Amino acid sequence: MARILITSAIPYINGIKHLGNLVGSQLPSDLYARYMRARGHEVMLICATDVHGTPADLAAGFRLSFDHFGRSSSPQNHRLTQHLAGRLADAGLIEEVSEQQVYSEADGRFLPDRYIEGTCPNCGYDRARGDQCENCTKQLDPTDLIEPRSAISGSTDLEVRETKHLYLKQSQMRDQLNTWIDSKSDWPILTTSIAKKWLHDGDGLQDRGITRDLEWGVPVKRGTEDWPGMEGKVFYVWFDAPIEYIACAAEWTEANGLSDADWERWWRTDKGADDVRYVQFMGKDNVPFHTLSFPATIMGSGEPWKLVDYIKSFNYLNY
Ligand code: B3M
Ligand code: ZN
Repeated sequence: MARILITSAIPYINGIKHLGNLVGSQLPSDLYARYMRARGHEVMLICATDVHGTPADLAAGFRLSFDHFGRSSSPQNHRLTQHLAGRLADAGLIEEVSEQQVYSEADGRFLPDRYIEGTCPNCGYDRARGDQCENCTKQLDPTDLIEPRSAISGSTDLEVRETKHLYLKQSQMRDQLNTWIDSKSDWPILTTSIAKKWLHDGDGLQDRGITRDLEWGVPVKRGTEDWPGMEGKVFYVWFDAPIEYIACAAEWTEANGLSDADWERWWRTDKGADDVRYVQFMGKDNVPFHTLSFPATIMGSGEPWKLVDYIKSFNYLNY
């Protein structure tokens, strides 16, 4: 009897409940789980909601056979996310970077590039966004826009301010990730081709900002300690969301009166997970985060977390 750990990508709470989620990750993970259970194997199928929005159980209603359905806002995920960030910092894999970002006085917040609108300097389109003009497709910086305004409030009271963010130095882990991906000769071409494109294209694997100037999310801490200069910031949703795969198993034990050993035997190779086969299901747009950034997070921690054995990805459902 084998032990099979299965996750499907965790859907955004504020996304529209759509067949793509069902067809592209949750239904196949469910079929695979049912099949493996029927074959007599011990199966753990987990999913959660990527919850930084109004809570509601997105995946409820389709009668899928999740052993547990968690949420990325759980205390377990907060703690584990902060813990892993601390481990990455200790390993020298996190850099503090000062950036210039547009601040809106009226909105009381920094605005991501796509929340700034104005007139395109290239074609004159008056609703170009700070990252790109939809009319002429030119890539833009917010400061290129003529008469920029907040896309949230319309306010033109904007200023460029300095803000500090944490970057995960993924580029330092490029060889390790490359070797790991190369060792996966049985992965579907859709998965490996996307992973390799991101590993090798252009400048290769870019270091990524893993924090945001937001209130809603996992507060930035270095383990259990405050992180000087990071007050009032949260981790980027794509940093904490995959960590919820692990935290979700911890939520499952708590909900069922079990002990830590019961989830650790699925996730910690030093606590029995070395004989687990771990399979992930997801739509193709999620592949870079599961083949590169999440593995970089858990490998970089230096701790014995279970890495995925097989990633089944899907093209978009069009109808
Ligand atoms: N919530 C994006 C999506 O729903 C994101 C997946 C997270 S998987 C850890 O496609
Ligand atoms: Zn334009």
